Amino acid sequence: RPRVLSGIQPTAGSFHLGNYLGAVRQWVALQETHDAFYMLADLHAITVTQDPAELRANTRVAAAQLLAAGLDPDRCTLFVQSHVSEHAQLAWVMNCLTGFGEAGRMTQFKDKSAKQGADRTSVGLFTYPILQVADILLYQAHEVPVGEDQRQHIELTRDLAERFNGRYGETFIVPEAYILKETAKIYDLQDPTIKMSKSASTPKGLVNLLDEPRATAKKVKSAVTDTDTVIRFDPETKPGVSNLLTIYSTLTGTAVPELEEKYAGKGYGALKTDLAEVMVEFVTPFREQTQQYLDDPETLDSILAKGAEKARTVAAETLSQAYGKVGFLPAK
Ligand code: AQP
Repeated sequence: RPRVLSGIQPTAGSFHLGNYLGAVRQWVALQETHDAFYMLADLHAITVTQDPAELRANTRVAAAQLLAAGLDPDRCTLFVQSHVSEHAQLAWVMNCLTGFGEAGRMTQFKDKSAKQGADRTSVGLFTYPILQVADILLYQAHEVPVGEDQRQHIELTRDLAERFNGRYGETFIVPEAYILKETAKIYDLQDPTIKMSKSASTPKGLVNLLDEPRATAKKVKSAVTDTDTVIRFDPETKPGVSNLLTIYSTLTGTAVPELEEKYAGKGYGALKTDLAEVMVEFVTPFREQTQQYLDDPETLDSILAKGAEKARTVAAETLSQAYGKVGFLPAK
């Protein structure tokens, strides 16, 4: 079976709809066909300041949401990044292989550091993509299921894998990004020209899966569309309507042209009312199941402990090969 690796930060408490449609939904499907490794990226989370108690609690909330979304610990390996020390260890090697200018060209870093200001930006945020390189290469992943915003980081991963292999001999699989065109980028409901994001979206533009379902329905109903009245998929001229159609289509498994037909001659109000209903039907059981997993933290922790054990076996093997290639004297 080909292997996949992906991760999500356990920071916000709730995942948002972009996280789910852009990434987590694909993770659930891929566990059937791939040897799948999914991690809660807590090392990545501390690149910006976190409250320790909240981070700990949110890591369980994130794990519970992944299980509620359909990850099955018997079909995939679900683990916490900090439980596998090899991530930080391989990241150091990768740091030493990366050019300073090369790291400085990462657009996500440029955007985030520009917003925060240089003095409040950690070196960890700068090297974040390189830790991500280590995350992926440790598992010899063939594919990395992510949203469009991660494409540049996967390119860096490929470059560094090739550089390492070229310099020290064949060691790492050079992975491919796995990005589904339809859901690569879910947009903010209030500003459909920017991606839905926990840091850039306003509360009205961001759909958090664990929010009160009625609040979510309200957000969908007040989503920004356009002054036209036709329900047509056209991201260039109708980004708001197109975003709603993408969400609707993915959650119900109905093709977009079918939806266009269904709503021919109807107004935006009808589309929004129905999509609000679809959203409520999706988030209601999702919230309940998440809560059920959270009510039993011992089971949750034991799933994560087993996942870490499986992950460590693979990661330790890769790290030991990489250390050997670099020229580190093996510890006796
Ligand atoms: N709007 C989105 N559309 C499609 N995919 C998305 N992802 C995030 N936003 C969208 C994908 O979700 C996965 C987890 O990403 P993350 O751990 O970076 O999650 P996050 O930090 O909660 O994502 P945000 O909201 O994008 O964070 P900020 O605001 O900090 O930048 C990834 O595969 C990502 O592509």
